[in-house]
Amino acid sequence: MLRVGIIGCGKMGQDHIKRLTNKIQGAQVTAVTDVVRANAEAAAKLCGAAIFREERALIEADAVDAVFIVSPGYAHKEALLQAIAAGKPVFCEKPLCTTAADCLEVVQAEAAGGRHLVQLGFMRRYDRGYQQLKQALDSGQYGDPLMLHCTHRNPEVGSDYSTPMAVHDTAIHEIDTLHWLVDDEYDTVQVIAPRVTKYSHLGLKDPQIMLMRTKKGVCIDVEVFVNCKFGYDINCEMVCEDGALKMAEPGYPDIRKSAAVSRAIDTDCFVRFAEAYDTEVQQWVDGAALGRVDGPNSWDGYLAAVTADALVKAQESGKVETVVTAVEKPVFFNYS
Ligand code: NAD
Ligand code: ISE
Repeated sequence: MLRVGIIGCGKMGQDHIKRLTNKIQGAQVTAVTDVVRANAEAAAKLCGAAIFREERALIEADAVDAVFIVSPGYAHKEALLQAIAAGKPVFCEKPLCTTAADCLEVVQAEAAGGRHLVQLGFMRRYDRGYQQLKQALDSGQYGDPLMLHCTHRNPEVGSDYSTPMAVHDTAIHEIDTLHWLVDDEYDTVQVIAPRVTKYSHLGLKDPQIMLMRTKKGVCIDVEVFVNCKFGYDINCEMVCEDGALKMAEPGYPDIRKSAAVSRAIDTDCFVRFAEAYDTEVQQWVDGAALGRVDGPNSWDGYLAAVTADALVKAQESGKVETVVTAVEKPVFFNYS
């Protein structure tokens, strides 16, 4: 039984605790910590775990075999470096860190330690809809991808959500998933800022259109709209040489009533990606027990952050910015 310590017991942390406690085989949450005591207490009630006041004490505790980081992105780096130093397997929610420089420190610390320890929460790679697109593309029946049209819409966000977070908190999912989907790397990016919705606030330009061009020339547009109000709406259409493929929508019935047809849309990621979260966490638990990382790793986190840095720069400059990967992929990360 893998004994797991959770750092960060907010919305996502509690969702993962329920998953680890009620669905996942081979794991048990034995320790929790949160800078807000009430959140740690609420989490402890879900799983009967001990509450730790400090994350370092939790990471080093004998009762913790593996660490699960679900604090906000800006707090990930310190916890990651401590877990790597303690030699314990880690699951870290996205983003790995909020800047490429911080991600690189983590990548280098893990490689220097010589053990594969970090799996990153890029759960869309496990989502059935994206998997179907990938299988279709890899079949070769539709030729090469030319353009991708995507939306990442959330019903609303809090007042602490700022313009750069549209990149490293939200679009980071597309940044990772889409290059994995088309098996290509990003070359340049640009951000276009349409008229701002009346539901936004001073610190947030919402919506935004993010444009990414890959090295093979695939052009990707992602509409990020985090106060769309009507639902949690994730779409992806790939236009290829021999066909266009649109990701399947979640399976809800068409309902005819009052002279209209309607179909439900999810309202949050916890429902929309529930199966993907279950699969990624089970894979992490199974891998950790064998001393392996079989899912997205810290190098994937670094690559995503390099693109995110360029997009944040493009938000500010309004210009096309180049994606600069400062280092070659360390040999340590060449495994399958
Ligand atoms: P949240 O604000 O609801 O919860 C964060 C929690 O972390 C809070 O309880 C806060 O008190 C605590 N915290 C802050 N700093 C801490 C620290 N240094 N040590 C310990 N606890 C600390 O946020 P959330 O929505 O639960 O997001 C948490 C993480 O999960 C983020 O990395 C976010 O990007 C990720 N997330 C991923 C998905 C996904 O689809 N994969 C969805 C939601 C959130
Ligand atoms: C959140 O942190 C997530 O990761 C969700 O999947 C995303 O849709 C949302 O925009 C983020 O804030």
